Amino acid sequence: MDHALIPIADKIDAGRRLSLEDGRTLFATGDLWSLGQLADRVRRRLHGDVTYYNINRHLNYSNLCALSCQFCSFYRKPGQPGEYQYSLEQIAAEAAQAAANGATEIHIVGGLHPYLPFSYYTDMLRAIRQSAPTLHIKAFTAVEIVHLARISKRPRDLEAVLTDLQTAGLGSLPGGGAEVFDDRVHDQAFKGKIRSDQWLAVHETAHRLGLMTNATILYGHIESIEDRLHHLLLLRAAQDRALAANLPARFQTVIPLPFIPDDSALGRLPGPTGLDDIRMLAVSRLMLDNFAHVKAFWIMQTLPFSQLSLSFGVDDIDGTVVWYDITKVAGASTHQEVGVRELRMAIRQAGFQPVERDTLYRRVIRHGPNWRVDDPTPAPGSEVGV
Ligand code: V47
Repeated sequence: MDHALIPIADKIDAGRRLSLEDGRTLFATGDLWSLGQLADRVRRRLHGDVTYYNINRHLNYSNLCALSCQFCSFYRKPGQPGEYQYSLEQIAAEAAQAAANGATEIHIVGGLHPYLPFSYYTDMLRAIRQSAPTLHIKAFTAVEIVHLARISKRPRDLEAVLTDLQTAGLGSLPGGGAEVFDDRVHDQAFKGKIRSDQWLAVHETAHRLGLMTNATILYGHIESIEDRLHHLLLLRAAQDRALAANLPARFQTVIPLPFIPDDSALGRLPGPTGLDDIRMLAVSRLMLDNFAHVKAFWIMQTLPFSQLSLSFGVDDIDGTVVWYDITKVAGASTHQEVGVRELRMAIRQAGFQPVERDTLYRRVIRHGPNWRVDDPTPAPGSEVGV
């Protein structure tokens, strides 16, 4: 083992928190195998040989967006070729079909639509509630929530907006839109988007209302290693606050997202290497000691890579997905689906035990498309505790 990692290994064995300096060492080491072993030690302490997956359906309701983020090749402006928008009827039908096929979750994200009214979003949730009552609705990144606060003329009242959405059927918030919590990177790559303080405020408000949320970091573009560490430490501090205040909800999982250049304005950049990807997942597992889960999103990392990542700190793979428009695995269309058999086999081949979960990480007992959760009321925070 790289000698610089030995004091860090001691801390991990003693269950002590890693510092910013430790994080720098983890990013600097050339000993990727030992780094992976350390992350695996933590992952096994928390989850043994279990790897979670879920049967879900992603739905990107529109690619029209008021923003022009440099890393994004998904957005379109009104009148541009390729713009699209789902009607509420289409969304309700997609949800019903997903539920009939056994999905437990629908994950909904879109651009910041320039003219849809707030009622479109609450009606969307109600329509899904009606057409697919068993589906958990995980929807709208913090960026969309702030946009909805603005269009509902309550720009500062995040609580009122989230309460309206929750009443209409929202079950939890996905982790998107965080990008990198740094003002320089923000101004260069996603100017106009909310900054870290607002992103964190949305999630804290959601936690206070009992809505579980996720977190992401979009890495491998113009950010520095220091920026990545700063981002992880801000997430860790936010989770500390949620846990210390005994809020009814918290962050469940972190999903490190590798930048996919495609034909974005940053398309000249190469994107992260596989080595960077595996390091990022392992470091996330080690630094975010108060996050229960680290998830690989195979759509961005590929399924074979996600298999490997299970030995580098990852305990969760999203998911069956079905359709995804924001990024595409090389050469794919927006139909990007992996079957349950394939997903379970990939997990088994890697030496882990596949366990289907619902959005709240409860075990699913399944008979074909019919399912129920094993224990509907797990103790709050029971899965946290590195
Ligand atoms: O917010 C956009 C990112 C996010 C690119 O919470 C890109 O369970 C890479 O957040 N290259 C949406 N990333 C995806 C997301 C997510 C995915 C899976 C599960 C969960 C969860 C959340 O994708 C966006 C943005 O940060 N993104 N463009 C790109 N070119």
